[in-house]
This record gives sequence, C-alpha cells and structure tokens, in this order.
Amino acid sequence: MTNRTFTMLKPDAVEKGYIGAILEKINAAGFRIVAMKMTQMTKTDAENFYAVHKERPFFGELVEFMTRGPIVAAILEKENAVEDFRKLIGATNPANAEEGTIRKLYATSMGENAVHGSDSDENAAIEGAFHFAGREMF
Ligand code: FUP
Repeated sequence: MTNRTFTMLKPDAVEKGYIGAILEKINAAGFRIVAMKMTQMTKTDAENFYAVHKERPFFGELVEFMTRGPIVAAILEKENAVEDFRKLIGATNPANAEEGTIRKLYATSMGENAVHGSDSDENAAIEGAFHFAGREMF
C-alpha cells in the first residue's frame, strides 16, 4: 500500500485556464503535492502511457488529444490517495460524474475529461515514475 496517486491536468483543462481552480480543489480535499510539472507529451509518450488501451477504438483520438498541448503532471499524497482522488475527480464520462467532482465541474466529454487519476497503487507508482525522476519527488 502507498499513500500516493498520480494525476494529470489534461490539455483541455490547461487550455481553458482551469489549472488554479483544479489545484484549489485538490488542496481543499487534503492532498499534498509532492511532485509537479508542466510538460507536453510526445506521441510516443502518450502511446506508452496509455498502452493498456492500444487496441481500443478511441486510442488514436486519445493520443491526439493528450499531445495537443501542455499538461500539468503531479504526484499527490494523502491517506487512501488512489481511491479518494478517484472520488474527487468523478466518473470517466463527466455526464455521469457526481455533483461537485472535478470532472462534473470542468470536463466536457468522455474524451476531454480534464483530469487523470491513477486506478491502483501499482499504476500510481508506474505513472509517477513515467513523468518524474527521483529527485523531483518530495
Ligand atoms: P479513467 O481511469 O477514468 O481515466 O478512464 P480510463 O482509464 O478507462 O480511460 C482513459 C482515458 O481514455 C479517459 F480519460 C478518456 C479516454 N476514453 C475515451 O476517450 N473513450 C472511452 O470510451 C473510454 C476512455
């Protein structure tokens, strides 16, 4: 068990100027930011990051979307981080997301859903290491 999760504020959220508002929600929910950077994924980065989805029909669009502009990547720490962060962001499709969740507030569609949250402790560690060197994690 770890108490960390990994997130990305996706290109749609960055384009619309929602970085500050989303970080505010993350802080208010009790997460501590232990790593953070603004970066833009290459096509290869996105294909590797989402390799688990490579046979899915939406894979091409997903890679295109995730590479079209900068993202904010971060590692967040809190007790029960993975599960609590998934609750805070809401359902993958914002139409199904609960009131008050980040996706309900800031996402527009299943494809452009504002924010990523790791789905397991194991993936949180893999995804964090994908974006950050050890000396960038505090
Ligand atoms: P989530 O864990 O909520 O980010 O969702 P998934 O890992 O299932 O999907 C990863 C990303 O693929 C989503 F953020 C958006 C995209 N996706 C689609 O575009 N269409 C789908 O039907 C499912 C996912």
